Amino acid sequence: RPHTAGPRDGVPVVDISATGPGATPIQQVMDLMREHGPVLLRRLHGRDTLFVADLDLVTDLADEERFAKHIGPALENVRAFAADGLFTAYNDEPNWAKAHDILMPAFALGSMRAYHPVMLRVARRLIDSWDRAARAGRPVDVPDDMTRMTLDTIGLAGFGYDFGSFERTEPHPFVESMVRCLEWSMTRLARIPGEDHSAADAAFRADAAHLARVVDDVIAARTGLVRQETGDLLGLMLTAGHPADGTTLDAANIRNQVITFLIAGHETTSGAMSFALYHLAKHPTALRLVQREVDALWGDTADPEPTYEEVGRLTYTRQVLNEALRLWPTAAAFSRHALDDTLLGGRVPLRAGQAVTVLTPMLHRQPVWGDNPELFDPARFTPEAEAARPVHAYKPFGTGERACIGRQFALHEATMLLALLVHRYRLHDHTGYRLRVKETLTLKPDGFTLTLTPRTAAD
Ligand code: MNH
Repeated sequence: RPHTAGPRDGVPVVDISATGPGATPIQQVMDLMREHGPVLLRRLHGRDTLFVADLDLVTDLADEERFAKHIGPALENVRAFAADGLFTAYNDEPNWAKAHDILMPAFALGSMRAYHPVMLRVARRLIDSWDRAARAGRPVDVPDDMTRMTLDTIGLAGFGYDFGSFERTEPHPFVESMVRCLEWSMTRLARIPGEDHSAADAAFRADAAHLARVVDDVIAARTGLVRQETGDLLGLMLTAGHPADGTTLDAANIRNQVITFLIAGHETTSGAMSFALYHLAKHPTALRLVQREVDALWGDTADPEPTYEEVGRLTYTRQVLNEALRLWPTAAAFSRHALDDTLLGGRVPLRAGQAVTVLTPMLHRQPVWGDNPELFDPARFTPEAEAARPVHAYKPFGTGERACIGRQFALHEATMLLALLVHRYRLHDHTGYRLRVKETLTLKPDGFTLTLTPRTAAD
């Protein structure tokens, strides 16, 4: 049991050294906050982390004049394989602004139109695979299949590279290496000083080397004989000049960007769709409303061809995703540091450079969300409800200029897929699944399977 070491500056100090953070460090801090409140200092072997979830403190942290993204210990570990890629670059590392400016056009709303056909093509691969499972009465592993779908989508849409994940019975080796690298980044935080971890570190280096080899493959497939200058992410990375000075990204940075986008571009979206399907399987009323929305668009067309514009009209389906990301934001924490000495929220003293970690799942359960924040309720995301809520109450994509660049990409992909699945299948919670959230730096519902039957006109 963690012990409380008496408050510092009015903030409870909780020492978890006796147990360590365990396999689910995010959920451990969630529990600590349920006990001690939404601001606490977690102490582990003398290392302190200040966690916050209070709306007024998060609102203050969103002030870009006084705070900036912090690369904390977890992201320092990710830097061991993603280095100065966009996600893990330091704010003042010149390659951050350079890559940001060069790659931004690939994420403008208009670019989503270009990705749409590829997203649909990969959605069809998932549907073919689920059709076969439905005919055989075989359950589908939801997070594994969502990962197949999102990896193939970012591979094809961003890089013109086909991971062919649905032709494999096991996850693509890239995914297996990536998951182990993310796990290493997370479990390394729990190490007790003086322990020997050379075996784990050697295994990590082998996995990181494997990621680098896949990336070299992805780049070689493009640069091999004729360099095709397509307008996708890889095309921008390889050929686009910076809008101001015309310089291009260097070879080392391109590798880091490809690793970064292959990981950031699929892992969290996969979890988000998995949680959304979990909630739909448990909430027949919400499921009915999604069915009503997709039936209004596509009726009993056997194989609808959603257009780009139709995805924009799937407003309730989008609300379901937003609500899934409220309860389980799949990138569950982000860190900020103070640019100068300051009082956070007028009450917590911070020195210049001092870090604060926002625990998003608890921000999303604060009183601003009403008196039953654990309840899954997509009506929280009607335009009226959103307009009535403070903007910083909802942060699944982080904040400020270092917020998620792929948000529109993720939401377009996920909304279209969810809609197609609900239109086509009845979802059967054949195991009476009880939610277990697995943490590998990101969150996923562990061991979540469904069985499927085709929907008929009657249901
Ligand atoms: Mn994404 C940054 C969450 C999908 C690429 N992403 C972030 C951050 C969060 C986040 C939170 C900010 C982290 C921090 O402050 O330290 N991202 C998500 C979630 C989804 C997601 C919850 C899906 C749902 N992200 C995507 C997709 C892509 C992507 C899809 C790419 C195609 N995200 C990024 C990149 C960054 C980022 C790149 C770093 C941006 C920067 O710092 O400039």
